[in-house]
Amino acid sequence: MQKVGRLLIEFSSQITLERVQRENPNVTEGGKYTPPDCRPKQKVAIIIPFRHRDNHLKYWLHYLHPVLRRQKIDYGIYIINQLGEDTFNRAKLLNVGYTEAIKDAEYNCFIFSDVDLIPMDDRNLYHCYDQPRHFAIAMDKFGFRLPYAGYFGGVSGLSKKQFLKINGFPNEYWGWGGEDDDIYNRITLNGMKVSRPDVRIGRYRMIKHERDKHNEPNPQRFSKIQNTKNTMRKDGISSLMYRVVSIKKYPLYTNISVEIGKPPPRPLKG
Ligand code: UD2
Ligand code: MN
Repeated sequence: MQKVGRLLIEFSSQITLERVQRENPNVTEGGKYTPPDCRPKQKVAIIIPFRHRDNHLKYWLHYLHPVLRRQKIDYGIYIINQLGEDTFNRAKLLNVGYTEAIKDAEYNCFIFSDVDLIPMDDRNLYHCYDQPRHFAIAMDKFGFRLPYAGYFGGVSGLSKKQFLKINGFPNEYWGWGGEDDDIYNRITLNGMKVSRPDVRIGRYRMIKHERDKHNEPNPQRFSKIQNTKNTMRKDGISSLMYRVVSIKKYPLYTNISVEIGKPPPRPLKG
């Protein structure tokens, strides 16, 4: 199978997992794939932070499995599902995904993707690069442009070495926003710089959605991103605590359901 370039992405047809499974017969249990006709140097874990987005996940699997197979990526898909209804914590879930994926297989590249982001061009290769990679640079919701120079949200990828150099991601961003900017700061403060695809290739569609419950904008995000330099050594993969409740290997993905706690109580004023 050859890459095809620009793809037609739409979210109106009903997708079933049975159909996605039928159309991707070489994907093995847990959502894994190894190209039969080459030996890729990289082994890629794709990590998706998740809660109550089953409909988005169907589309994501429907579009991404064929793209990744055409790209001849050796990969596994990990859905990191936050249990309970406490405040969502995207970056902490991504740290959990890294930690659990390396227990499962010898991955050396980690791609972190929102569940609602679909690439519109299969030349946007889902592997790791010499510098931390930002893939989702031209999203429909931002008029197919970077919203600001230091933007690192949506879909990003780091090699194991790059990830460990920045002590992973922050665990202390509860709720929406800021965690992607903190990760960007970690990268530049550690002497790396972000690599990006051509703007004609790094195009994405985001499935339209309302803000989820229990993922309200984090009011502390503006002050926290001023402080990455002081927090990154203590808050990260080195301080990660969580409890795995179940690991289920489905035909198209591995689901890891976790308890990650809740934000610390806000100190009383005065
Ligand atoms: C933007 C960024 C995202 C992140 C977020 C701020 C884009 C396209 N993405 O996303 O990378 O920086 O802002 O935190 O600009 N999720 C669930 N269930 C929930 C809540 C979130 O599964 O209840 C997951 C899901 O994978 C989702 C992701 O977290 O795609 C980001 O949350 P969002 O889609 O609500 O936020 P959005 O689109 O503003
Ligand atoms: Mn979204």
